Amino acid sequence: MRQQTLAIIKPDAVSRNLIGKIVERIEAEGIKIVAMKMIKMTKEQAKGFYYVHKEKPFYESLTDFMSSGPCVVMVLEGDDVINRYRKLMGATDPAKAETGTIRKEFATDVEKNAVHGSDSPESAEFEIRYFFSQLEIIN
Ligand code: IDP
Ligand code: MG
Repeated sequence: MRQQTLAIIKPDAVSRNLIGKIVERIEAEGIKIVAMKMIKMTKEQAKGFYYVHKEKPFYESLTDFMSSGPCVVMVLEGDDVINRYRKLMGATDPAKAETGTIRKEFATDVEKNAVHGSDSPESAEFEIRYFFSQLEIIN
């Protein structure tokens, strides 16, 4: 089933010049990039994006991190892309991520973990709309 998901290259990975390497991993998987831009979120924008985590102990620190520097946001498209991209990212904690995953290879820490990917069709829809207008997505 053709699906879309929202991917982010987080500020830790952008600052370490890993944009190209991460994009290469996505494309090598046969996943299509149908929208892409660089942004720098304000603290309020990061809080809105991670609203589902507002009760978590890491919410303040996470939203400080996500607004600390530029991110690359992308819409990815393909069959079962939500799960396929989650698999390619690896576990949230890079120490627990499988060999060959983006987080195993590039992330340093459970918070500064290089990439984001939507976890369900509902969150993908919210997250894509959070960053992209219909005009910015190729169809
Ligand atoms: P996910 O990114 O793998 O979907 P979530 O549980 O949705 O993981 O958490 C969102 C983000 O919050 C993570 O990617 C990571 O940056 C951060 N995070 C998650 N758990 C922790 C934690 O225990 N400590 C610090 N930051 C965390
Ligand atoms: Mg998540």
